[in-house]
Amino acid sequence: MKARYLFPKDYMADPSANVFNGKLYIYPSHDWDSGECFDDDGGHFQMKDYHVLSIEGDPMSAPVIDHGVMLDVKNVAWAEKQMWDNDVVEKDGKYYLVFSAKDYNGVFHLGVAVADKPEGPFVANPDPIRGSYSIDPCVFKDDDGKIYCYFGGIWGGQLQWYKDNRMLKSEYLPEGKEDPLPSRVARMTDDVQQFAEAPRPIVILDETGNKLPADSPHRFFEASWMHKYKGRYYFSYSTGDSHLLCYAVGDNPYGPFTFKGVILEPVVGWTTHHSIAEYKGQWYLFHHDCVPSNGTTWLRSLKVMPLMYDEEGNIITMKSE
Ligand code: FUB
Repeated sequence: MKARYLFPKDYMADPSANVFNGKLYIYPSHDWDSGECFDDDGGHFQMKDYHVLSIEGDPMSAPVIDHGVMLDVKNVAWAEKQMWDNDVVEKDGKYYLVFSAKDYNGVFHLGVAVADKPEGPFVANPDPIRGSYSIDPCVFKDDDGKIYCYFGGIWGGQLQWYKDNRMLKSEYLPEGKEDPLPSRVARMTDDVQQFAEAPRPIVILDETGNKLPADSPHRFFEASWMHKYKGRYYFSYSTGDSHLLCYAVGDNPYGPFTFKGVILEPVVGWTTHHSIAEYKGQWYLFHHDCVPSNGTTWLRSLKVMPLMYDEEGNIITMKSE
């Protein structure tokens, strides 16, 4: 399907789209060419700030406003570098940015920053969320007002260093028919400052009720996203080294979720990462690729295209063109 490049002026990735006060806000990572070489731990992703974009009107054609820098790593006391994916949730008129970055020991954590407006500026807490680790937070507000944080990513995202929410002495990546490393979910405290509970694993089952194995091309890798469609919970994610966006459906925010299919075929570039949002009665898939940078993995460009469901609520598989 024909997608729209949202912001050709600059390289941005990992778009988290949210509707606040009738406008669509997009919270991306901000790519740049730091000169670091490509490695399997994502050392080439040296992002140091976040911008916020907004759209009022048809996302396929309306002007995209850049509200400028909403948070810079130099204003986050605990974080040294690599401001990766983030997401924003609103509660009682305040906006909470949850973001991933590396601390001064090279360990990823999730932090919170707060603003009075969706476009910021955001003021970061001095410390990361207690007990947080890894990357790629998605903050989802359910219809009852409860807020859940989904997170995790393997390889450079460091999830293979954790088991039962504790850091291991050495990393462990499951193989073959072993259970894969799961994404995590934790409900947030009412003030959206901390986890209200220990993070739980997200279990993805196949149609026969068995867990997808570690060697499945559809297993979770990174880029968790949660949206609700017709009362059901759609957990979507990137499969990393098999380069797909997939989804699984469940009946509550914790799962288990049953694997349903592929949302997006591989894009140009190593990573694929997305968000799904409804705006003015139409669903959209926000994503990125590396076509404008001629395939340079660390210089990604934001895209959007409509997302469709069939009558059973299955998402129609797409290719981004
Ligand atoms: O942008 C850095 C990392 O690349 C993200 O955290 C991953 O999801 C991948 O898109």
